[in-house]
Amino acid sequence: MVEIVNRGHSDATDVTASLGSDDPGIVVTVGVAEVQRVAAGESSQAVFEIGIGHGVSAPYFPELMLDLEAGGEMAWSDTLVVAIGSAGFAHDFEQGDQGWTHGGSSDLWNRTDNRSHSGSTSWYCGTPGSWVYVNEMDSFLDSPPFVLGSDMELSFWCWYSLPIYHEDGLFVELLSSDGAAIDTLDFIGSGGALETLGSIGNDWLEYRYSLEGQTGDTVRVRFRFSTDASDVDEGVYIDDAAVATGVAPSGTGVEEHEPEKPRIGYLHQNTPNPFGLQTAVTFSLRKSGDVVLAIYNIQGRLIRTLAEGPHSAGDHEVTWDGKDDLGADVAAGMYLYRLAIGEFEEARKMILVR
Ligand SMILES: [Ca+2]
Ligand SMILES: [Ca+2]
Repeated sequence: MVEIVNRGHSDATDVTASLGSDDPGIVVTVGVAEVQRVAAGESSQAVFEIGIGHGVSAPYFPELMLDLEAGGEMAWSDTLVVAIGSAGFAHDFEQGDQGWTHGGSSDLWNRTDNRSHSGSTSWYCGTPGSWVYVNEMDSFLDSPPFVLGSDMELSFWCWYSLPIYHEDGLFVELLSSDGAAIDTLDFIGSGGALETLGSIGNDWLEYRYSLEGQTGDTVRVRFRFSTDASDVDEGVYIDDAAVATGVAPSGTGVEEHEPEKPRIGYLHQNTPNPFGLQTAVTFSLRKSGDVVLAIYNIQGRLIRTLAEGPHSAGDHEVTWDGKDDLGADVAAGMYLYRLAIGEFEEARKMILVR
């Protein structure tokens, strides 16, 4: 289907759209669409059908020529590129590797039935039996290649148990087909920024990211587990990974999610972190509003309210001196700080050392 938009100042009548291709892998079965009238500023849809020849292996990006005539005169001509091939996947890791590959230094990625989100199996980066990983790993688990469409979303479930300190964790990356990094989507791990309040490890959590890039590019998702020189733990498990066009796949255990609340604020990672005497927390507001910025311990108990009440649009910085609302020093450890603006809320974690 091609959407025809009339950007001119007068109505177009007797519009004929013709689609053709010189590509030997393409057969245009319905190549002409007629639209009686497209009013100025309006759009209409032309529907074509193309067939893919045998022997065409995906992914494949044939060129098609589109000609538009209005009132018997040639109005516009262009080429279209059609992306043919796997435009995503939904894998529960129950049956075989499903095209996923792994490697890198100290590669311990394996499919395991030790923990799972769906069924009985997930991917795990660690040693089966002892259920720990090792120091100084940098090993990856790559998805099968897929063709990037518009509005695509990556989702997966992750279980992890990692030391609070240092730099162990999982990078979520998008790679081009030749292995070059396109984007780092997240770091899930020690000292990192976790946006879910109340669940720090030891639970299956769902992660979702929109995939940016050139539509039609062939890409892969890479889970890269990287560890530093000391302190190990059980590590990370991945299950129910899917790439789809804004729709949750069915039958993989991935639940429908609520539409995202509009992002009217942003909570930045505190600096410094970890911190000893005091740390600064910055948040940004798109428009003025009533905010509550508060510190909680990892059991979810309110420790200190840092900001409350109306704030103007823009950036705001507050500092926390490691004391509770009664002015007493709190114990060293991990704390959560949460920004709430009406329905919107965002949380991150911080680490206090004494
Ligand atoms: Ca599974
Ligand atoms: Ca470590």
